[in-house]
Amino acid sequence: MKFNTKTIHGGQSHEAATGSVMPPIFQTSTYAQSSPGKHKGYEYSRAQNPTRTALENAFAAIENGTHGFAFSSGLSAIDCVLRLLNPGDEIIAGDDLYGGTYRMFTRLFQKYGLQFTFVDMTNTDTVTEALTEKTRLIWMETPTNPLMKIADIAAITKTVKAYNTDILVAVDNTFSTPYIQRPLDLGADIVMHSATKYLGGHSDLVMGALMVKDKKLGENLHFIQFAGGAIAGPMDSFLALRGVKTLHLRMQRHSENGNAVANFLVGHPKVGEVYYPGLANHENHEVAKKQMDHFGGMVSFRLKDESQRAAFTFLENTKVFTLAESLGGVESLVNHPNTMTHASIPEPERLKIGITDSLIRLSVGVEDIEDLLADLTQALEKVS
Ligand code: P1T
Repeated sequence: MKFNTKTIHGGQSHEAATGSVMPPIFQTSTYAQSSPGKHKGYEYSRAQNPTRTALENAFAAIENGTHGFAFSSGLSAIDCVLRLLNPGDEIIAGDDLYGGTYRMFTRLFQKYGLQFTFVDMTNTDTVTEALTEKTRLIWMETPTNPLMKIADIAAITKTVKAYNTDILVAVDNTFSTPYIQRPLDLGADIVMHSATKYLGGHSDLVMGALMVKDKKLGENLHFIQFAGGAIAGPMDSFLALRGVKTLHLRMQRHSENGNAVANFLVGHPKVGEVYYPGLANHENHEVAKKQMDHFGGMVSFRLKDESQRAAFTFLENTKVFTLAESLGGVESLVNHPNTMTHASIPEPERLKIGITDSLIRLSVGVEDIEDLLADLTQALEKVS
C-alpha cells in the first residue's frame, strides 16, 4: 500500500462480530475465560485491548514497522525505551530536545546510573566522536524542538552501526510524522512519537507511540509496556486512530501553510532569524531535502527586539494563533519556549543552544493561510 492508503487501511480489518468499519471502543478492563488460561487472545487490558491493538497496527503500518505500541503519553513512550538499558550504559542525545525529554533524561534516569551526553547532531562527526564502548542508545529529534535543527538519520545510523551494531538508534519523529520522513527506512531501530501532536491531530488526547521493525526488540518493548503499565486507554486509542486516518491530508496542508508562514516571516522587518527546514538558507536544508518529503508545519523565529516585553506583546496579541503549549493539532498555536515548553531546561543550557526570550515557536494549523498571515501581521504590528 502507498502512504495515503496506509493511513486509512494499514494494519486494519473490520471488526469480526459485526463488520463494524471502525473498531469499537472496547471499554473493558478484562475478558471472560472459559477455563483458566483459555481465552480469545485477550486477558487483561494492560496486556492487550482490541481498540489499542487496532491503533498499534496502524502505528506500525504508517512507519513501515512490524510492531507498534501506544502509551499514555509521549514521555511514557520514551521512558519505555530507556528501560531497555542498564545502569552504566551511555546515551548520546541531541542538544536541542523537547524540555520534558531533557528533564526525564537528567532528573529521572541519570540517578539510575544512565549517562547522557548531549551533542549537536547536525554534525554527524560530533556523534561519532562521542561514541564509547558503553554507548547503547542514540536519541535524536529531527527537526528538533524548538530550533528546527536537522540530523542526518541515515548518516548517523551508518556510522553508529559501523562502530557497534548493538547500539540502538531512536528517532523522535513527532515534528515530521511518517508523511514527511520514515526513520525505520533510513536504518533507525526505533521511532517514537508524541501522538498527542500530529498523529492524534486534534489536541484532544495525550499519547505516545513507538514503532519498530525488529521482532526481538518489539517483544522487549511489549514486555516493558505490559510490566510498566503506561498504556493508552481505549477511548484515546479510538480517537488517535481516527486522527491517523487523515494524517496525510492534514500534513499536506500543514506543510503548505508552514512554508507560506516561514516565507512571510523571512521578509518581515520586525523578524530576525527564521528556522524552517524548507528555507533554502536553513543551515541543514540539503540534509532536510534528502530525508524529508515535505517540511511540515513547525516554524520558529526570533523577533529583532530581543526583550521579553516584545515577545510577550506578540504572544498576547495573536487571535487566530492560540498561545498554548503543544503542537500538531488542526488549529494554529504559538508558544514561548523559554518560559513555557522548555523552561525545565536549566537557563545556562537554554542560553547555550539559543533558547532565549526572542524565540517564538509556531505550530501552523490547517486554517486558511490568508487568516494566519493577517493574524501574524497584526500581532507583529503591536511589537514596537
Ligand atoms: O507531551 P507528551 O505526549 O508526553 O510528549 C512529549 C514530547 C516528546 N517529544 C517531542 C518532540 C515533543 O514535542 C513532546 C511534547 N511537546 C510539547 C508539549 C511541546 O509543546 O513542545
